[in-house]
Amino acid sequence: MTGLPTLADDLRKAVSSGLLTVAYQPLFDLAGDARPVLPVAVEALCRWEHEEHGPIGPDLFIPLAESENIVGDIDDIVLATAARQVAAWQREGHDISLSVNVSPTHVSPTFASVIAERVSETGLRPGSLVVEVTETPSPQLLPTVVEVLPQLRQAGVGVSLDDFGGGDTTMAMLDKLPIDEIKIDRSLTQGRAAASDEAMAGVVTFARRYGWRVVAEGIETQQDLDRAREFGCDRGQGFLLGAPMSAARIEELLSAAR
Ligand code: G
Ligand code: MN
Repeated sequence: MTGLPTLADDLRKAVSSGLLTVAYQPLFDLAGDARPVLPVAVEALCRWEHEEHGPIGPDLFIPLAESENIVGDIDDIVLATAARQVAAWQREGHDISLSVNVSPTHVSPTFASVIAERVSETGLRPGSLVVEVTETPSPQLLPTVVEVLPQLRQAGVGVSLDDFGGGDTTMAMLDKLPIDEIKIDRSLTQGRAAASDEAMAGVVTFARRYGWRVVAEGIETQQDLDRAREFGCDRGQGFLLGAPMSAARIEELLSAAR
């Protein structure tokens, strides 16, 4: 029986024939009062332009890749592509680092050594890679993920907890996590309720206690930016500051600020 190709078939084909691309969303240091212009880091984000259906969002194809067991391949393509790109910028003299997302479902015991190998292969400056792990959809990080975090850090790779505050997380879960950075979910960054103020203040207090860098995600308005600064977030990311863009556009930002 030869049925119509499913979306999963198309995704598998896109992965194997190199049709996935990488977009880069800039992150900025929030020190000072001006609108930040020079990115200090980029987050690599996978993009899929379907031949018939056009762009398909990662919120759709990443869960599909997870259930098809190919998310590891996707994470690896994104890491290899982005690491090569950022290494090239570093060689040109730009002080920029890279964040990549990993799917908790593909973290194996050899994960840290695979990542470290990629760093050395691509010539990325040691210490300039951050791996983002997310607590969603499960309210707790998987034990397999928590186990590799110290190994990553030992290999000189930073660890960031992504989308914090977007799920069912309790502050207690943060206690003594072996991480370097926490990214505050846009639902908190954009929060206007008293409860989200409390949550923001709580996260920053925790982060200060443990020496973690704090990134406010989803900064879309001047109000979000002011608020992130008021609460003492170190870095910001979001459409107001810069949407995910091509490598060429990032290059323009880097050279304009020279
Ligand atoms: O889960 P994570 O934070 O890694 O997701 C990044 C996603 O969030 C990307 O797909 C990106 O396009 C999207 N994104 C980035 N900045 C903003 C923003 O300011 N607002 C909204 N709604 N989405 C954003
Ligand atoms: Mn992320």
